[in-house]
Amino acid sequence: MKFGVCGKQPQFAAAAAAGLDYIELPLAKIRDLDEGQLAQMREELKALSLPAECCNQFFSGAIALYGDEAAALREAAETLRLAASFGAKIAVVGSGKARAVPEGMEKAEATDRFLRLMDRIGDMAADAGIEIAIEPLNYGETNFINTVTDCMTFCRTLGNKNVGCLVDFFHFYRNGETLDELDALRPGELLHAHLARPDPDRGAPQPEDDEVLAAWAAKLREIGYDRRLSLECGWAKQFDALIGPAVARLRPFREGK
Ligand code: LER
Ligand code: MN
Repeated sequence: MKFGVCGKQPQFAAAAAAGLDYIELPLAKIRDLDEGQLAQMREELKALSLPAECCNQFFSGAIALYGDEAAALREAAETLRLAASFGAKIAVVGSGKARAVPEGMEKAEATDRFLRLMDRIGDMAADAGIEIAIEPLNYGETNFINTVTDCMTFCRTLGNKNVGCLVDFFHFYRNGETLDELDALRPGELLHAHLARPDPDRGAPQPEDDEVLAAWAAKLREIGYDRRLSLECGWAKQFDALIGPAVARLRPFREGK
């Protein structure tokens, strides 16, 4: 398994020093940078040998996914170009606000529209050599695709081989999902994973979390997941000090291989 962290400048150097394999960049936050700033970011990542293999925050806050599909597809094409320019292999579609079922719309209609959109985006991403991981988000962040089971159902209905599921263990914990729900994942359906400690503070894992992390790691091993795991935590402005110890706590995910 490869290990990374969701982060941006000025976190790159500390992430590389902590021995991480990659960085997961927030597309919505970097999309407004100018070409010079983006080039400088690519240079820094290259110098640190820290590839931006993954990206998240796919849609901007401004986009109306169920209002103007053509605009959403134009934005997605630009976003995929940006992700590809960093060499991304995975783009995460969380964007809980953008994809939420709008008030006054039936869930079935939003599902239909999101299926159509994700089918097109999945194909566009395949052309760019990027896989799309749809992220279940806890009930406080969206009203649509909240659990891994929801995500599996959505992806199976979609049937686009370039689109799959993500498990973010913070949302998983927040929703009260249980590890046996991951047993239903078929080989290849789980494309990516995020992790924070199982606590409302969504902080970096602490010694008291070791037992829970060991159980998560054992389940991922059992279902044959061996792709990537990104730390996605609140760092309380202490990223440089906390990232090394956080990476050390991922030991159970490295063991048993
Ligand atoms: C994104 O990966 C995520 O987990 C969300 O909670 C961010 O809003
Ligand atoms: Mn996440």
